Amino acid sequence: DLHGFVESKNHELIIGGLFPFHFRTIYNNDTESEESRSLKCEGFNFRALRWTRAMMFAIDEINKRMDILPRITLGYQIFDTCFTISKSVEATLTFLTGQNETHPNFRCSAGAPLAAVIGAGGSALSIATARILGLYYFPQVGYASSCSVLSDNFQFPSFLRTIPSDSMQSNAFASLVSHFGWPWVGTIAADDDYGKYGIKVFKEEVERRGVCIAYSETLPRIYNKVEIERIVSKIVSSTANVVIIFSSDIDLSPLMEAIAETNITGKTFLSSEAWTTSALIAKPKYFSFLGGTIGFAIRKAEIPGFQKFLLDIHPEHGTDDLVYEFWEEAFNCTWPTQRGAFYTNMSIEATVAGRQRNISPTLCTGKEKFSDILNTYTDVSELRITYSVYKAIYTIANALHQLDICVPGIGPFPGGSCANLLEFEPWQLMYYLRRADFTVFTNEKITFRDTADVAGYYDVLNWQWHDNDTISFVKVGEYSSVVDGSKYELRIDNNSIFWNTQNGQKLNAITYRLIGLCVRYGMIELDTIKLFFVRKYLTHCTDSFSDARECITCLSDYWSNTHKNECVLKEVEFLATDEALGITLIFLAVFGASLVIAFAILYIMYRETALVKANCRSLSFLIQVSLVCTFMTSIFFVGKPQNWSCMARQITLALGFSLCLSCILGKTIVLMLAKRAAKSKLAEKSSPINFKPLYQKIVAATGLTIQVGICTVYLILTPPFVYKNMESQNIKIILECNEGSIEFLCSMFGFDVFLAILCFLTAFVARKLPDNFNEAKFITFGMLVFFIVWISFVPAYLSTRGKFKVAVEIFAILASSFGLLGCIYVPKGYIILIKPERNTEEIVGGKAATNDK
Ligand code: TCR
Repeated sequence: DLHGFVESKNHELIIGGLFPFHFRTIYNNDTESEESRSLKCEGFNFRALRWTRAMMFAIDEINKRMDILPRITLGYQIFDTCFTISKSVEATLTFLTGQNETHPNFRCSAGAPLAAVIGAGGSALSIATARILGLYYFPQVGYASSCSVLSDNFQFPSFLRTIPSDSMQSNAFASLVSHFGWPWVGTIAADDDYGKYGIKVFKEEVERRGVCIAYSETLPRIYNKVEIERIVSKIVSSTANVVIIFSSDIDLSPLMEAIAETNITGKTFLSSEAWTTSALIAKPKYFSFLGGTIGFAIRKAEIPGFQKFLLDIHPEHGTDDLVYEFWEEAFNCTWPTQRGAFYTNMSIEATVAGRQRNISPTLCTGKEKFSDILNTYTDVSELRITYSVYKAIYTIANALHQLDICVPGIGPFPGGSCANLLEFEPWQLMYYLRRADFTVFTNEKITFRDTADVAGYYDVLNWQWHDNDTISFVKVGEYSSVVDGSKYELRIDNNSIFWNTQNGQKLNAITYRLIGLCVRYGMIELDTIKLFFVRKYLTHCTDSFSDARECITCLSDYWSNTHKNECVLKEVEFLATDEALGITLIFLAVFGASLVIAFAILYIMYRETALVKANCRSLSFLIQVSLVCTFMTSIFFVGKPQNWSCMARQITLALGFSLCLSCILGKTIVLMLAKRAAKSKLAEKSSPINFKPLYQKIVAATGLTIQVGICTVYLILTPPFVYKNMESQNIKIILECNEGSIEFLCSMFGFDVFLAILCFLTAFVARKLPDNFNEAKFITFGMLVFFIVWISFVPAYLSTRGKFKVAVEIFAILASSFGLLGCIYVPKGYIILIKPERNTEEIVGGKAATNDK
């Protein structure tokens, strides 16, 4: 009881056909308790009926023609595949056995010999049936099965087709994507051979061209709401605005239904041949997001007389079950006689399966008119697969004709023999089919080159609004072979394309920027610094982005995330002004500087007292200035390093210290000389040494000048600059200053150290000066503190990393400045403020030291 069985009468040779009259079989969940039997189908497919009618039409035409097969009439036997593999296989076995029982019993179906089979529709179905037919080397000509694997003569020895292989279409897609310069696309495949192989070839092709695949989804084979919704949200959330869908319209419609519920726009869909011109998908309600779709379609033709043939269908003329069902579906009515029982039965089963088939309460009158309805069946504007069916029939008829006109003695078979038209073996027809070489009325030449395939040609269609209520498929280009059928070229008329984007412009490739190494793997969007990756990962890669084939190193500013599947921007590290450590250090620096200023004010207030006047007032003032300077230098160390701050910090630090130390040196030299004088006074009581304040200033100025000289040369020759340190820590970029030249840096600070040593030595010599207030002693202390700080700085500096390195340096600066401040000025301040009675010339010993006049 194969449902959907169509047969012709009075014939001598039969051509078998497999067509999907229905979209699916009815799911039966208690098969165990029932005797196994053929599944019922549901969802009437008008398009497939048109294809079937094309087969009948072609056979009719051939039977009428006197130039092909004049001696016999062809017949047909057609089965419904319900778009499922099981039904197709079942039908194939019936072809082979000739019975409705599925036991192979060669080719005696329907009373007349079966010559060949055309079909089945989808590739998955053809693959299944071709495997069975291939066992017998039984000729099969596909009209819609385009999957690239079917080109394999070894696996499918008796399969030929009149539709180009999808490897051509996948290449066409890749050319299309390159043509528009889209670097970033998403793909969706139906869960069958058509979708999976189509996308596979597309991906391989496109990756060679440097295009990245944002996501790659597979439509569920059986309706699954959750899965569909997941795919929809993927499409919506992805930044890829170009979506390539390789699927038949039937598998695709649930997705389109779900997308229609969101309000996405701005995506451009690229459609594969199977849904480019499908009325199931090209519905006005989808136009808001599907408008502007660009797709490929196989060659189209206008078949003269076909429309009339299509309209010549009526339940009262035909005896086929299908015609009744067609009529009821098309006119939404119920045929009054005998059919009722059948459909009531079916609707019960449909209800069990959770799908209610609507049985219309109105009765069909038989007077319904096609002109009153819009139906896919009668629509002859896009005859593409239909034309392919037509060609398939002609291919078989031509082969039969060649077989028929064979002249015995010079035939192709052993001993020059020929085959008999009514008793040939399948391989004998196969011989002629493979060598097919004829032209159809459209002037299209049909030959199967070395493979099972015909030459490829596609129209590029663009979905546009037509009169504001229908969608029209406008041809905007074509993909076809240029010279010899091996090199293909895409020609597109860019101006006639309708883009469904906000500004009506092509999606722009410029919003994306490819980045260096990652070209094949990801890209960066200009405004969000975000990296996307296409490939999935292995985990053996450490710091690089990894991929099933190789590890890819992220660009230097990036490193891999924890899953190792994308490169993420590294964290940038520096001592920021808004973190606790930075704030504390700035606070300490400002505090130190204000202390120095306080002392300066104190000195100005008490400028006439002995203590202040003693040993060169202006030098003291300069020391205060230089200490403010060194304190403030530490501020240059905090915050994001810039080229200027890198220069400023080293220079001010070196200058500040050299000014401070050379002033101190100026003082200590006087103290030392005073000490010598005191000694020699004891010995000779003569020749007092008079070291003029001017000389002190000259010492200070010399020190400073030398340092300024070193600094200037340094800045001119190798100035410091900002440097992104990526070596020391993988996960972070450390923003630091590169000193430019270590030699210059060392000589700068070496000079400071040299001054400090001189200060220390001179002060040390003068430390026992018999004064009440012994400045030399304090300076000695100060220098000791200075040395200790900077000596311990070296190991501390070398053993820290990142921002703490800078912090250590600031600490050293602050500590040495506080040390100098503490040792030199705090004791003096103590005397000035708290013990003013000791602030007299005798006690301070101002006589011995030179007064500042
Ligand atoms: N090849 C598809 C099936 C298919 C189809 C169609 C189905 C094609 N074109 C049009 C319905 C309507 C192209 C396959 O599976 O190979």
